[in-house]
Amino acid sequence: MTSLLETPVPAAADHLALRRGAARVLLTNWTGTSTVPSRGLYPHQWSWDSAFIAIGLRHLSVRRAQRELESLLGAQWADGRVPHIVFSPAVPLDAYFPSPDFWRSSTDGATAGAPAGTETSGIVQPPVHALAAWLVHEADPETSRRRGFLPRVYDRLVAWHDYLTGPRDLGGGGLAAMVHPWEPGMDNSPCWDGPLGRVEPVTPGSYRRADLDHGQPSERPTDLDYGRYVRLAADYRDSGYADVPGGHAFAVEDPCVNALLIVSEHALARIAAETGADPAPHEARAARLTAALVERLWSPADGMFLCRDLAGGGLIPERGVTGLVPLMVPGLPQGIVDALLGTVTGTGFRLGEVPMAPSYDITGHAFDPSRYWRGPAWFNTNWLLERGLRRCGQVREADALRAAMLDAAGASSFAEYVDPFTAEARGTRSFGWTAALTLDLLAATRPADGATPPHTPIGAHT
Ligand code: 9WN
Repeated sequence: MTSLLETPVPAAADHLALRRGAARVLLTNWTGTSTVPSRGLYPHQWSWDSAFIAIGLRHLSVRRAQRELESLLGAQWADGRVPHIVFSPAVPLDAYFPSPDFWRSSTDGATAGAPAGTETSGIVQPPVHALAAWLVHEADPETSRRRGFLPRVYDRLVAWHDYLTGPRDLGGGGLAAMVHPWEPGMDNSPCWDGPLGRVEPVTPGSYRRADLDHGQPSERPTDLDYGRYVRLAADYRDSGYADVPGGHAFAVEDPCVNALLIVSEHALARIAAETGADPAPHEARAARLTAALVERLWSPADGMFLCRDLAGGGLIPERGVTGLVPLMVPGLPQGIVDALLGTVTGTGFRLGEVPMAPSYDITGHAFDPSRYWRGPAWFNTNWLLERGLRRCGQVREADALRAAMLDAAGASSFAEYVDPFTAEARGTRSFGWTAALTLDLLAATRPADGATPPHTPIGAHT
């Protein structure tokens, strides 16, 4: 196979068409206050989607990007959690499952501080938001200052990180834990097979999946997975969404979630400095989280980070792309960085040989090139790896990945995910973060238009 390092960068005319196509997706998916990931499959606002989407929207409209983040943060609970879905009252209940009448946030989440006037889910997703807020600010600092954007979001972002490092430190080791496979955002990753196996699924006829109205069953989680997702969500709801150490059937520490928390904490330090607050506590928290990440999740034998199962104990012996995302984290020991770089291009993930990194080890026993988070390549995780490679000085590799992602995004009509070997489209099309991150990658490769600052991954100077 030809090395992708030899892939030519697409011509400027292709880039223009790609930019137009990506912009069209974001305009079509815009609801007036936020952007849906997909008009059919995901017709509400999702948390980490909105953060990635804001990162791309900033190249189209800084105001809209600000609105995207602020509409999400407007649904924050009083305990600091940012819900993984903010439901649109205009969308019929049966358009997505689980719907607001399942989560019942405004009643069953009232004790935990759910807002009274907005329906949301009760779980969370990875904290990309402070990073997104900083990048949105950086796109046009003057407008950002004039509109008071950062001072408006700062306290909410601090409360969000306080929630993750406080009540969600269920393992007591300083990392944020996730209590449902939907929380780390990689729903049916083989990393969760072990912990999920202990969960009793609800009876199949007790709910109706809406996702299969839009997606191929072979590209989605199985019914057995869904039965367990529903059980965990219902139990959490019935506890009043209480976070109790030792009280969750499923509780895991995930490297991608915690790497994003660290990178976002560094962003919070910059936001603090910009708004006249003290950045030092944020840098200190980022340092503590980085030490905990290494201590609790690094596996020298695997050359990557693994997930930790808090309910069953120990590291989970499954190699998901989540374990490579810490390439983004500043200040890791050089030996770990070198090992991660070896793993990302090694036999399991083969970056440089396949177009984009798969979501799970190609040689792993559960690898499936088409099924959701069990092998297909996703644009958000590859965007994170691209930044990580660039941060580590791997410019040629980062450029090659960026070129491959742009090719795949255009050829797949901005698919949700792609086959990792052929980059053929999988999942839904016109997917929000695929379009948004395409715009972001294009902005970094458009020196000719002069309008966009160069790509400077956060953490590159720290
Ligand atoms: C459940 C919206 C979300 C993404 C997740 C992705 C998928 C939802 C689902 O879609 O999850 O949250 O119904 O499958 O796994 O990462 O945020 O795009």
